[in-house]
Amino acid sequence: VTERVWWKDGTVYQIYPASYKDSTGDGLGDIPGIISKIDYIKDLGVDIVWLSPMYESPQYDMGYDISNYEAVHAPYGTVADVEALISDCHSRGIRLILDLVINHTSDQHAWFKESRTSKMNAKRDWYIWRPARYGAEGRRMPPNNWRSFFSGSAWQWDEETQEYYLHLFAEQQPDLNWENPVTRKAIYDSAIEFWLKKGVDGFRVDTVNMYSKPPGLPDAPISDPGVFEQPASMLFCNGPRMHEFLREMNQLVLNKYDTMTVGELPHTPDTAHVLRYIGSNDRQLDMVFQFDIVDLGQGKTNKYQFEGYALSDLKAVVEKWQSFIAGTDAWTTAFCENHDQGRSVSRYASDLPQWRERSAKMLALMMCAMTGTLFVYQGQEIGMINAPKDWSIEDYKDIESINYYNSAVARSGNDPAVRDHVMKSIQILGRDHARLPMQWDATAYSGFTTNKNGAWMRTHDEYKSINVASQLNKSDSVLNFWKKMLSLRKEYKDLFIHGSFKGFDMTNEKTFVFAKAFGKDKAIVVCNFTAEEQKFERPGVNGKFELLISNVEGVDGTESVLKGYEGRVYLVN
Ligand code: TEU
Repeated sequence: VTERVWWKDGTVYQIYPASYKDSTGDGLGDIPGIISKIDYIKDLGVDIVWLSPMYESPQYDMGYDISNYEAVHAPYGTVADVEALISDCHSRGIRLILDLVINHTSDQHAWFKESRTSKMNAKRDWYIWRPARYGAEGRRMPPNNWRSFFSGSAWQWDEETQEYYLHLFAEQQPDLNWENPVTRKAIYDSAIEFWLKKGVDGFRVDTVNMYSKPPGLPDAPISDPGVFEQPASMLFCNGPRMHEFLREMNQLVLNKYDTMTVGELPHTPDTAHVLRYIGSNDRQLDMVFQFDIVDLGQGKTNKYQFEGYALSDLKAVVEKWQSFIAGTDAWTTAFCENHDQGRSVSRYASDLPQWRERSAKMLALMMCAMTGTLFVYQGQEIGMINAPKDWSIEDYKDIESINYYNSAVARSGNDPAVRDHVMKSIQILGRDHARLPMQWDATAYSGFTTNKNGAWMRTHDEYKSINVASQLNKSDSVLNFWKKMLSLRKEYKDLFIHGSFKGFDMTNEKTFVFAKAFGKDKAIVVCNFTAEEQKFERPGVNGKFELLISNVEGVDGTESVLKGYEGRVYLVN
């Protein structure tokens, strides 16, 4: 854990190409737009950029449906633009990792187009085709009862060849057949080596535990057939050959380069199982994302049946994933936003006008004190918040929430109570909240696009009061607090990045108090997750508390009461 490498000490900044900066005026972000912001990115104090998919794609799932791994989505630019971005990052000492989406391709990928032409096609076995089952009265049925993450069956009937193909996500995202070694080799060459040769420094690996399906593709253990979506199915995740496939991916391609890989590892609550993916002596992945924090409050039958959560739940999951690498050769990650999540200020604190800035700073203070590689999502650094609650379903674009909204409302016979509950869940958890255009300034459409009809997605109504330009030169802005915290994280990297974590007063539903320790160095972090003043329990550690930073001006740290949404870091010596 104490080994020093660039991907442990570096902070990662995630960029969503569609929503970062439009340089052509077509209303969609693009690669030259990102390049135009490279000095802003450098000034943030981040070290690595993670670029979400920019590959050629019909965009059913915002680029996570790739039709050519070796080409760039034309409205985003060209391969040469990505090469320019790589060199512009490297010339500033910033590394660039791409998104590796290899559980599935787009149904427009040449491989799938060939595969679906006939059962005898050489690429038929590059995807997962199965004959139909037939019910009692001869009714045609899918090969099993699996449900897609995007609602509906995980199987799509193909009239041409009279078989179904599997798609864990959208029907336009057919799953690749990883059982076929020829397919795996093509993936390694086209999706991975093609970009490593151009100098990318690694990958964020999409759905990294879904490639190995359970043999025989058995029915899911759905207890209640009336439940439209089985709980995010553990059935798809962590199949029997997963570790074998990842070892092969390292041996055949990744190990030839100095790369970093961070895996998206959903639905794996067992820490011992997670450790099997990230032990550095058995190289599969360098680290993974765990989703317990961002999954808080999601419904048991479906994400968009929000059930709420308690602060003690959040504290427990933070402690679990901060502590599980202790004494191992593994590494962990720290994040509370990405392109699939609602905004953290809105979800975990308060986005009310009087609290949103202080909330954003408190969350910055908490995240920058976390062990592991820290990930910051575009807009988090300026305290962007969820879309206003008066947006209608028509203002949303994401296939995941729209499909669920339509299926849940239809299944309920248009019950207004169901519609309202799903809409409320989308207002908190919707993936679109992370995909509103980045808010650069107070000019039209938040300075994201010059298109007079606006951007591909509605701009936040608050962009005039939440934007980069208004914060750059304001010493107490969210942006400058993030920059300060990122520099403190580096200054105290042993404590913050590599230190051990210990929670205190964990059942307290108002405050979060934890200690970080490294050798004899110790720091205490205290956060008030309420708008009311709260006393906090000073942990029983011996030594003098010296205030390092608070997100509230004029605090000297001797106060035994925290103000609303106040966070403090103390050094103990
Ligand atoms: O997400 C994988 C995944 O499991 C998602 O269903 C995720 O759990 C859910 O969206 C959280 O609400 C990855 C990408 O991050 C996502 O954007 C893609 O839609 C998905 O894979 C398919 O590639």
